[in-house]
Amino acid sequence: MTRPKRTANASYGADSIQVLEGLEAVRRRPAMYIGTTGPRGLHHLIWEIVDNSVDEALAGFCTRIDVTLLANGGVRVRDNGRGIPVDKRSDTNESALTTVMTTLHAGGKFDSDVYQMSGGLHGVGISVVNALSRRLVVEVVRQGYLWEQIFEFGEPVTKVKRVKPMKRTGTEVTFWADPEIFEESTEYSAKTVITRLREMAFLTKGLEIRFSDERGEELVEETFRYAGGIVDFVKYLNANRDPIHNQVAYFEHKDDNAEVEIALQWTSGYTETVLSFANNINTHEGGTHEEGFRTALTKAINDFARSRGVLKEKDKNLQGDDVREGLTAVISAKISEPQFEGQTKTKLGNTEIRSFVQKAMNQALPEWFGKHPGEARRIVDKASQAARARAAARQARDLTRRKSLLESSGLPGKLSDCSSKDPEVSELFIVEGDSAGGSAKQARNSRFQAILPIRGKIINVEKNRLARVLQNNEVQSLITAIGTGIGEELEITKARYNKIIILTDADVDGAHIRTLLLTFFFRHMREIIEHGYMYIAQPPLYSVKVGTKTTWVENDADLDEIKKGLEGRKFNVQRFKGLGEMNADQLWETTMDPAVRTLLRVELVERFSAEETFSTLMGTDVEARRRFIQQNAKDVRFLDA
Ligand code: 0RA
Repeated sequence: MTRPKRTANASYGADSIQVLEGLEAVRRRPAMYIGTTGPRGLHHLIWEIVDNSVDEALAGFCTRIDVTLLANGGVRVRDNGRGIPVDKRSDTNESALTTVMTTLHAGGKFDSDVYQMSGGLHGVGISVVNALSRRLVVEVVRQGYLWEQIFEFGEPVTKVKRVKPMKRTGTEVTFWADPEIFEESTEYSAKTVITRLREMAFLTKGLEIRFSDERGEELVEETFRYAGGIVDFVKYLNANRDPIHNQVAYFEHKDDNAEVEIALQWTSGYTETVLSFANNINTHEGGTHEEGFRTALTKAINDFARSRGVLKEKDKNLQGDDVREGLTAVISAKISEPQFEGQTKTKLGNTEIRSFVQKAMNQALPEWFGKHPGEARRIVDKASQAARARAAARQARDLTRRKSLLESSGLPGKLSDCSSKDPEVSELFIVEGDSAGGSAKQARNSRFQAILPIRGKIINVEKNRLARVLQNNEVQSLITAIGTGIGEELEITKARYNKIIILTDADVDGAHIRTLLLTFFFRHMREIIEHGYMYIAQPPLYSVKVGTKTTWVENDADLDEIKKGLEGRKFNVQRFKGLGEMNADQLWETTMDPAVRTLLRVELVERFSAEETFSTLMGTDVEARRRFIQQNAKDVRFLDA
């Protein structure tokens, strides 16, 4: 396929030519515009288009968005908004549609010169999708007609064509991502798309978003529409938890420059789930809106606790961690000029938003407590229990520290450490059971591979307070071996290994232990996962015995291959039962040797979907867990290879 180059045309001014070079820049350095050209960047293309349709809904002109994953690999996003304007603009002599599709809106640098958008952020990002698509078809229904224009690699290959008369209004964008840009894969994950669309629907009260996946044998369809907005979001997050009050608290506040909505509900659990958004973008790293929220929350609960005598004069104030124990909250801020900071640009930086949210909460939360005194009392009682438990946890943690100091190296006795002190090359295998631990110890390359055997089941962190968790021997060994500390005090630079590899049997018990371990890391050492240090080893699934020779087979496809090759000969296939069945050499060859092994790296998908997964798997709702495990028996959802 040849790629047409758009040459500078006499009717464009110098500024415009700069803009035209802009789209080439997107193709040259796609990561600058969409973060990565891996799966995350690929999905970003969909979000860019959907965001534009959602903007149209926020402006009050669109009530429904349809997103379809097409059998031919394309994606279609249709909305019933006003439609992108199609008129020719006198200054550029070009249809506004063409301009929107081909003009890069790089943070407002170029847009004011060439094309002034009528409203807010409209159309931003569409051109980036266009630049990174091998083909894109845009259809607009507006002014009584259907209009169409087609692009390849961001360049128009047709004019804006008036196709036929048509009533109503709307925009439909269909695009096929360019495989030369997205080398790794151009295949979308239905789960990722569904999760994000559901999130968008929660954040845009009343908007109907329909999803269809036409790629498989069976059509998959889902419709998202939440009349309750983020109140429904909190209910959804708490579906498998046990709320301690029925009504979700909800506040909103608005001025000329900003708007915030907050929904919250406490559960009987110990984990805190506070999700924040700024202009519908998940602010994973928090920021000023979250800070204002937390400050006001702590103050309101302490004030209430004092006024009702739960806290006496001599008592110390409840701390933030105490009042947020078991809390599920969603904060959604809309800001005219958001500043995104932080490593992943997901931290809200606008300082004025801190006091904006704080003031709104200072007003609304005491009011809500006043109207719901029974609920407020339960919330405050829970927070003061948490404060007492925190004191106990500190004691336990001090104990852990002292204990590790007693051992000469400061490392747990069960750890067979590697000789290298360079974290970049060092690996820690967390191995299920002492006997497998013994094999792994024999098998390993002791220069860079450390072994930590874990006996029995590690404590379930969803069901136990931190104090109990820290008293657990297995947990203590893990923490001291890894070296970073835990929770808010975790220092990732102190990690003694940059690969932490879970090695469990390929059976149900193994899967359970793996989930318990992952839950522990997710709750208390999340940065280990976020830094990409967390891996899962893949021991083989089968052994095939021909005569005296045993071959280990990783998956069903390979097994079929091998069976075909053995036609006519006698052989014996066994499903691999446990690590203990292999001797040290076999364990090295199949699972530990970096040259041949397969490791799965653990990655967090959208955080609230991970929240859902962990609290379902490890929480108190047994029925929900059973359902979940049945539905996902072979699908380790929060893992990405
Ligand atoms: C520019 C101006 C207007 C709407 C849009 C763009 C627009 C863009 C997209 C992208 C997907 N769906 C969209 N819907 C609308 C305002 C149009 C007016 O003032 O009538």
